Amino acid sequence: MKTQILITLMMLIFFSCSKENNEPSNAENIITTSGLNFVPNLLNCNLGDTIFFELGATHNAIEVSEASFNANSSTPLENGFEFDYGSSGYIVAEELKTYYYVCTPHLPNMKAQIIVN
Ligand SMILES: [Cu+2]
Repeated sequence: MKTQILITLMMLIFFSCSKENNEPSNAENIITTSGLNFVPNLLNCNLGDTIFFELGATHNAIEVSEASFNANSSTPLENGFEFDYGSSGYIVAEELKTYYYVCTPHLPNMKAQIIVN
């Protein structure tokens, strides 16, 4: 009897820890668009979090460098994320950094940040 309980417990622990790394895991990190804004325009999240994007039809989201962000440029960051107009998708925050991203046609106003803690 004790052994059965132990085995059940170990299976539970095993299955709860074997979550795929790149599967969406945190439903609270959602970025949408409203008017000419990303909502929220500043998102704080934790390392390893999944961040979902749900963009309106007239908006895209292009990751840019901090310098481009400050210069209101939509030049894509090398190996950065890019979500097309009206698309949905997600990224996994795999680096301790600040992600800067913009909506190409709505610069200089429509830009936002994700800070990974
Ligand atoms: Cu836009």
